[in-house]
Amino acid sequence: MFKPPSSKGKGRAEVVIDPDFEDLFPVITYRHVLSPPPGARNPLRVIALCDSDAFYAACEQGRLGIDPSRPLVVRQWEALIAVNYPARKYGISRMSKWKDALEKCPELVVVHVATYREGDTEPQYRENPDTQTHKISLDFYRRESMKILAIFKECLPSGEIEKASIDEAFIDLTTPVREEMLERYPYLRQVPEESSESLDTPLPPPPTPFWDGLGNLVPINPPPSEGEDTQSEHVRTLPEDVPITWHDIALSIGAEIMHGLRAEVRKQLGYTMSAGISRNKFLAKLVASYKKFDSQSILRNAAIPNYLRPLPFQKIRFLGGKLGQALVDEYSVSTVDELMCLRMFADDIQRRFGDESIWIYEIFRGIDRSEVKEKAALNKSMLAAKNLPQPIMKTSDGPSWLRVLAAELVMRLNDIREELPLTWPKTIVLSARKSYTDGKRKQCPFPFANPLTADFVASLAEKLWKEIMGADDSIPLNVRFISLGFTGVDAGEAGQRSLEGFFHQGVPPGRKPPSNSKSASDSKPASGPIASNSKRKRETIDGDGEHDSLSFVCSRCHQRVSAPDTGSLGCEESRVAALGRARMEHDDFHFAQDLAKKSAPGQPSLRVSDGRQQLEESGSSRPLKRKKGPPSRPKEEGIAKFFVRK
Ligand code: DCP
Ligand code: CA
Repeated sequence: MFKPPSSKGKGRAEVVIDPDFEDLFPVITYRHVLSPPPGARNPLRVIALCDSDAFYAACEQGRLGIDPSRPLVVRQWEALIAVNYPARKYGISRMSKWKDALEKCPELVVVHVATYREGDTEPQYRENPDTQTHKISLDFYRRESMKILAIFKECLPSGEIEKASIDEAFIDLTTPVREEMLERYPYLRQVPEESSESLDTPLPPPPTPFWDGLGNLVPINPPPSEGEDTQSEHVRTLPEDVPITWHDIALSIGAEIMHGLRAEVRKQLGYTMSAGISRNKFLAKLVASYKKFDSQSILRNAAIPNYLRPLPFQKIRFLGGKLGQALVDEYSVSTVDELMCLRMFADDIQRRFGDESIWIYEIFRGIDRSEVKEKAALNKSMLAAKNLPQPIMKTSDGPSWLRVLAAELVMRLNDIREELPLTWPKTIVLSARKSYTDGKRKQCPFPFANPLTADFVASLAEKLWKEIMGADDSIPLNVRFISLGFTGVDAGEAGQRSLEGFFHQGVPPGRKPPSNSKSASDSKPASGPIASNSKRKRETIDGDGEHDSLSFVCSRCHQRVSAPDTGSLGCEESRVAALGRARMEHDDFHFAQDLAKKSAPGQPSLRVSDGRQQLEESGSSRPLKRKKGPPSRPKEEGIAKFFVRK
């Protein structure tokens, strides 16, 4: 239960709500506001997740100059992939078929995504493209997405920004918020002279935060859900006058910044966005969908317990798969609260699912220390791929598809070269498969060519095609998936090297000799649930324009991960879903491993108390302890068995 902060001592213990949610109410000191740089454990941390509303539909609306109040959907073959909010009022969703949608709303604007067909050097908009001969292109949406990110970066030079998907970005607002706090409350710049505790002195009582017009503030005691008379039994009613904390002030400043940022995007590009603002990535993402469409939602620490407790835990992304189901099966419960109430849960879950499964406990307590990390501007690989509704049966039928894929790759590479003119790939790779398991792949160095044309790329692809398939047209091939890609795409030295190879012999004076230098995109992938989610989306979007492949190479462990055979090869949606699930589960596998590593001896670790596990707060300077016994290595018998490894 809440008590007002004490004026004596450290003024800490009294503010604790409930041992389970201790981490939400730390003492905030001058160190937290003054010591640079603020890390993931800083209690003034403010993270936002910004998500564009009905993104592809909004892009098309803008491109066509259509009034945003008109219902509009974006179509990919027979399916809808984006539905704007006016169309949603007619009961149209992404699950609808476009013809059914038109029946529900005859004035619906239906836009098919742009496609390539053989001979196109640029994707074209067509009313009714044929999947037998065309390939979709998402380049327009990628470009619009980059424009949004550029505005974020320009407006927020001191904020860390991580592209999370084609229309989502995490923003770490902690630094700009702290800067603004010091401007507004200059008395925070200096520890009071009379204080003997220097930087570890608790901050004075905070002012009243200003929330008006800043978005939807998630209530501390949520009202009953729609259609229910009474409050969920999982909510523990808390006093409404919970003490204000400096983190509330930080959140309100963060909300002001996000309000301005969203307004700037709307002004410059016309896109509306929804945002979630909270103490970490997991919660920012969760609360971003609290109330959608052109709005933002703020989750104060005090509101977290009652926000999380009634939540069906399978709604949490990394508990949506086999692990979530295993928890349901094991404990016959469905909400976060029910799991947390199981007295032996912490020990039991570790015994059954491995030590590392304790990360679930952290998440349930509102803890997620994964960082917002800017992604490298350049992906090291690029892929254009196509599921072939009509398999390629003979060798001579391959090149027409190769030309379509080559045109897309060239356009994307040229797009990048407009910004980074020295960008060049090292290798071109062709892959052709009959099924998930039966495939062939061939690659060769990608020489420099000026100008870079689709014909040039297609000629190399054809050479690889012949090497894979031979020249005998009488042998039936039955190729159902085909992809053409560049690897080792490098904006710097590798690109220069290719150019130098073309223009000069040898290394120019003052320049490093050709090396296997790491490109910017070699940076270690971010860990954590949301980060891994982000990576998955990025791979899907940038790696495989049509989600065409049924396996992918994980950029972390370099293993090829295949989707399980769904037995429905003919159905594109099943394939996409199967691959999506495989990616998600594989990412979750890494996430579980990361958490296991995080819990390694010497790292912030776990403390056993009352049969429950709690994360030690470094700020509390208590010694870190770990469960007795040898450190367990991540092993598939534990939590990892719920994730796809290979
Ligand atoms: N997308 C897609 N296929 C899917 C899901 C999404 O091609 N199965 C594309 C179209 C979406 C874009 O990605 O416009 C962003 O996906 P979101 O899930 O964020 O959905 P929207 O932005 O369309 O709607 P919302 O306003 O609910 O975020
Ligand atoms: Ca969106």
